[in-house]
Amino acid sequence: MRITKQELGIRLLCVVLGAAAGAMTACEGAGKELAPTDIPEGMVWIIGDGEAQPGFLMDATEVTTAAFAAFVEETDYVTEAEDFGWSGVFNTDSLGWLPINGATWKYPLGPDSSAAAPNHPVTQLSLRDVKAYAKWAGKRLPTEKEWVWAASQGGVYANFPWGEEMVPNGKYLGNWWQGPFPYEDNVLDGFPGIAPVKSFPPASNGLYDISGNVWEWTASQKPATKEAIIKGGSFLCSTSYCTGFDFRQRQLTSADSGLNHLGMRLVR
Ligand SMILES: [Ca+2]
Repeated sequence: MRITKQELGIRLLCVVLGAAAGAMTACEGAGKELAPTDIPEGMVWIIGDGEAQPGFLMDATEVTTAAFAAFVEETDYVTEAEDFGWSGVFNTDSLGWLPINGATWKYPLGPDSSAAAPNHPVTQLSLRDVKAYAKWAGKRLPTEKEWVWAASQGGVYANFPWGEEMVPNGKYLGNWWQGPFPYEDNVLDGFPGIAPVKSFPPASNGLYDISGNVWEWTASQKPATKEAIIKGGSFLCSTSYCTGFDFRQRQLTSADSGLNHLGMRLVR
């Protein structure tokens, strides 16, 4: 189901006003759900359609290294990549994915490269790892349907969270790969690899980097193969390859995949 831009405006107003007494009539009259008055810090309210899609809370940003470090500090959790002793890293010299010994969420490119910055999206986590973090945080992974609902601003847009144009007015609104992948990244968006969260403006519903930067695990899987569905694309996506930052796209991956361009964003 798609809604009009006018309806989107009403929905966003309902989110801003919350359940304030004066907003009740307008929001209920629009047939939309009211936002809760106690939206947790770091989350945004994704308003539903008042019918098949209930509203839900979603992380405004991809989960950061700092947030995951707090989880590990408290629980002594060991990730699957740490158990295996290696994880997948994209190598621009060999133009492909390599198993790198010692690549973990702390050192996503391997122990000989820089440590992950606290404000970067956390990566190199398996489905087991992200579910463990989600349980600790009192959240859960979004379904693919919820994820698309949020990315499309409630079905308003068909391709990108900010509108119908990939690069409106020549301005890049997400982190991906410009140029022929994997040979040449022209870095027109300013980031040759992963970017800190909130490096680009938020979408109208308050979500940052829902398209681009890192792929995001979902709770959904392809029924026939049980492969996990990931959404949103990454800094490695280009129009010459996967165009994953177009939210219609999806990729499939095995549940134990740790990769340096795959992270998470949770809902409640
Ligand atoms: Ca980029």
